[in-house]
Amino acid sequence: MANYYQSVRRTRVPHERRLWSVLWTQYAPTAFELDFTGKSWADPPLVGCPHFEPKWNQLDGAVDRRSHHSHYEVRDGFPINPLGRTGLRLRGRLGRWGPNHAADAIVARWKQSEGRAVMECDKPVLQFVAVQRRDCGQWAIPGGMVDAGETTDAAMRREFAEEALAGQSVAEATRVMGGEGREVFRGCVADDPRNTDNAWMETVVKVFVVREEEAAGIALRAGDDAVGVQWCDVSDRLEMYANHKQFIEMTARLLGAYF
Ligand code: RP5
Ligand code: MG
Ligand code: MG
Repeated sequence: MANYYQSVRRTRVPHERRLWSVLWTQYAPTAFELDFTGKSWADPPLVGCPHFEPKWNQLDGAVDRRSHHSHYEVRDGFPINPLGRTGLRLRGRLGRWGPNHAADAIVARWKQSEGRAVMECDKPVLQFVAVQRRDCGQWAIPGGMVDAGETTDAAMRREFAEEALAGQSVAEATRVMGGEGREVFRGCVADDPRNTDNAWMETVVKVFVVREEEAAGIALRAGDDAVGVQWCDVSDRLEMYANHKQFIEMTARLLGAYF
């Protein structure tokens, strides 16, 4: 499972050549994309589809082609990853050209033992619900793609219901998560292994802190894209998918938790 995303060989991009502002005339990224024929959630190919005229950097009907990060460039008809070269051109495994929007929900509780807060280095320990991804086996924050026309908040609740509360409703996820949550991050997922020069992951991460009495009643069960689910202690020892450990660290700082 660990090699799932490594089956396509990318052109190596030395760190100092990552930014587009660094001239690299010989740059020849590998061209790769899956065949998305018949996938209603994916864009058509950019070449050979004269009727496909995406409105870059805009809300394009129900599809949000705006970036949380910045206004992105479009060169020769292809949107350009604002974070720089990736060694792969076209869409790779991502269905949308340009930003592919996701939403991640950190459902957290303060760790307790015999009714008292558990402390490390004078800071309270936070726990959060983590899922194990089916595709690569790595642990991650529950989350997924925002469907066309769906709001980020709705996607966050739907994905939490699907991945961490298998068989339960979005209404149950909404109940579990409580209020509106607090935003932790909004922008590109720089280390998502699917990113290419022309398609990249972006996300909005929110944290929902639930009270111990409610947390104890949450029936966690992995489903859909997840094969495992558990409460995890927040700490620097975590190993997680893409930039998710950084999102957890940001959450710890925001809430004053141990990391
Ligand atoms: C990551 O990919 C996002 O942070 C989000 O967790 C995830 C969305 O993709 P899937 O889980 O649907 O594969 O970049
Ligand atoms: Mg999912
Ligand atoms: Mg997911």
